[in-house]
Order: sequence, then structure tokens, then C-alpha cells
Amino acid sequence: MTSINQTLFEQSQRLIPGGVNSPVRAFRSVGGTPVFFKKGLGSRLWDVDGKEYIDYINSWGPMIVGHAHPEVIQAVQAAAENSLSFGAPTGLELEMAQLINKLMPSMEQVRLNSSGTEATMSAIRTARGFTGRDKIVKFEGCYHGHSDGLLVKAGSGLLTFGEPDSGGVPASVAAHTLTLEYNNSQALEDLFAQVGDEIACVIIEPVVGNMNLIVPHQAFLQTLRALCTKHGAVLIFDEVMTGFRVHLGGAQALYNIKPDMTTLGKVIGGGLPVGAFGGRKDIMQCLAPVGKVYQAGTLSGNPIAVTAGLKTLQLIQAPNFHSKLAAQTAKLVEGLKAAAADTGVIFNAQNVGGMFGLYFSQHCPSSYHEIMQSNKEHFNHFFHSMLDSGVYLGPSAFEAGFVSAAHTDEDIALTLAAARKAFASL
Ligand code: KE4
Repeated sequence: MTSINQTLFEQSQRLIPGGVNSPVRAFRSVGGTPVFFKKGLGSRLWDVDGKEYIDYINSWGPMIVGHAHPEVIQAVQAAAENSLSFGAPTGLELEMAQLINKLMPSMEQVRLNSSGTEATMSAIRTARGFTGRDKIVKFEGCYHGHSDGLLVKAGSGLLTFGEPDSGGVPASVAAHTLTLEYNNSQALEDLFAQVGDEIACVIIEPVVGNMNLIVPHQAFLQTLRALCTKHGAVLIFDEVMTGFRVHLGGAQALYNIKPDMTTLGKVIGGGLPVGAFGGRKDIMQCLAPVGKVYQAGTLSGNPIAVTAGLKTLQLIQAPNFHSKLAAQTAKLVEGLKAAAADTGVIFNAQNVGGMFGLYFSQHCPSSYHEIMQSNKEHFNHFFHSMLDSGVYLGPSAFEAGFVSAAHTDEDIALTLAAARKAFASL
């Protein structure tokens, strides 16, 4: 009997490219048929055929308090009765700006929009407007959303201009983006020595979640901060994924590095579309209607989305929320390493707060080059074995995983039992 899932996927592919509204969901990296879901509650998901899963994607980070948290749902339902959108300012946006500023004091001013892509695109335009410079710097393996200038891969040499990493990106746009190796302080020093005064900004995932989990070297971040200060380049921490997940104050609090600008998303929308960018007041004052840098959005600061975000941010300020989340995630990581060791599988894992990385390699990688050495086939086999056992991991060897406050000791125990079976089958 054809499952509802199979039917939905076949029909979706006729009207939606790849049958999905975001490529990673298509399972192209791991093979097989993507799972269509119809319900989530706490740490669990149910697919359209009624199968239950323990969820370690959590919508790629937003569902940090678990799916359908009753207080979040209630707040959204109440707000919805007052209309869904005004296209005019509301007190909710001020509340969100105040809360973001309280939790991330480096964000002296903030502007809301509707996605992480919009946030990073807007932050970069603001940095260019503030400095009057065109060049931007990113790091290989970091993802900052899909605006043209960020879909760029490293040119042939350190100083050669970036090349498009996607169809449809003009070479003239990619040319302004320089790409360096993550955790490589020497490459940073060399680049700034040559073109430091031409760099508008450097954008970085302070803890990387988009080439699997990669942890920064403290010295690398300190070097980056010092070089940006010396050359007047704007340091942008892209905390769309790490914000309020790795620490209540984000990676900037965890590593005690103060960026000039920060971008946010995911958790601050609690599952609804919210992005944000902000930072030093002198930089943010460049934005229209005050300054010359234009940036806008019909649903920016949408009252329903902001309500979901405010309630989520309120819940994660509970005492010990982040230490408990980190402890639960560490329990998963340690249990997976022990299960792999018992079966002799080459495997490693680590976590930073509530996000984790799983690697079919001896060591935890610290760069794009290293993560590319991990055994992708083993990951794909492991992914499908876990999926069959009702454990839903990110469908790619190059994505981080996420734990929520709703993940119980029983969830972890069931996950580890499934992992032992998966490792044994390798
Ligand atoms: P969105 O435009 O997808 O809201 O945010 C883009 C973005 C920006 N910066 C960072 C650090 C991010 O992780 C993201 C989005 N993350 C991916 C997960 N790898 C979203 C999943 C997807 O593309 O479907």
C-alpha cells in the first residue's frame, strides 16, 4: 500500500521544485524519501502516516522549548484575535527590542525582519553603507542565508575574488566576497595586511552549525575582533542559529567577544518568521528613515510572530534553562560516543549548549577541510537506521542537531538504544 507520505511527495514534486520549500528537506544528501509531518508536541513529531519520532531538528533550532508549548500556543492564539498584521508599529516590537538589548547588550539598536537571510543581507548592506567600502569576508562552510553576495565560494587564491557558489549569482557580485578558512588566524592576518582597509565587514558563525558543528578557537575569534577594530571593518556575528541556544546571551557571551553587529533568527520567532539585525548605534543610525541605507519589510516585526518569539524568550530565561539544556545535550553526546565505542565504529560527537555535532571521524573537526574527511556513507546509513527506529536527525552529514527543553531522559535513553542498533548495523 502506498503510504500517504509517498503520495504527498510524488504530488508535491509536480508543483514544488524537489517537492520541498527548502532544499535540505529533500533528503538529497542522505537519499530516500523526505518525511512529511503533520503534528509536533514537546520532543515528538508524527508523520502523515502516524509514525512517531523523537525530533532532533526542532525546525533547525527555533523549537527550543519543544513543539506546541502550551504557553506559546496560548499567547499566539490570543494575539491572533487582534488581527494578524498592521503594517504599522506596535508595542510588541518595542518589547522585543528591549529584550534583545537586555540579553545581548552589544545590540544597542535592532531592527526586525522575517528571516535570517533578510537579517544578514540587511546587516551587510548597513556595514557597507557605514564604512563606504564594498568588500566583505566570510568563511568556507559557513552559511548565512541565500542572498547573492553570500552564495560565494573561495576564489583560487587568498586574495582572488570570490566565485559564485550558486547559479544566478553574477560574478560581479561574487567578486566582492572574500572567503577564508575557519579557525585559520594566519589567513586572517595575511588578508587584513593586504586589504584590511577595504573591508566593509566580516560575517562569521561564531559557533558553526552549517558545516555540521564546528567550534571556534578562542584565539581565532580574538584575532578577528582585533583585526576588525584595527582596520575599521564591521564584525558581524551571525547568531541566527547560536543566539539564545548556546547561551542566554549567545555565542558572544559564551566566548566574551563583542561584535559590532549581530544577526538573529530562529529562536526569536519561536517557530514563526522573525529575523533581526542590530549592533552599535552609530552603525544602525545609517538605516532609513534616519540614514541613507534602505531596508524594509511588509511583515517585519509582525505581531503574531513577535508574540511567539517573546513568549519563547521569556521561557528560556527560566533559572538554569541553558545549563539544563546543555547537560541534556551532553548526555546524548556522551551516550552516543559510548555506544559507538562499544561497537568499534569510528565516531565522535560534541555539543555547545543545546546544539550538537555527530561525526564519523576519529576527531571532532575544526575546519571545512576536516569535516569533509568524515565518512558520509556511514552517516547516511546511521541516519536511515535511526529514522527507521523513530529518531529524526538532520538529513545531512553537514548539519548540526538540536535538543529542546522538552527532551526527557527517556527520549535520550530511547535514542541511545536506537543508536546502538544503528552502530551495530554499520
Ligand atoms: P533563514 O533565512 O533560513 O531563516 O536563515 C538563514 C541562516 C542564516 N544564518 C545562519 C547561521 C543559519 O543557520 C541560517 C539558516 N540555517 C539553515 C540550517 N542549516 C536553515 C535550514 C534551511 O535552509 O532549510
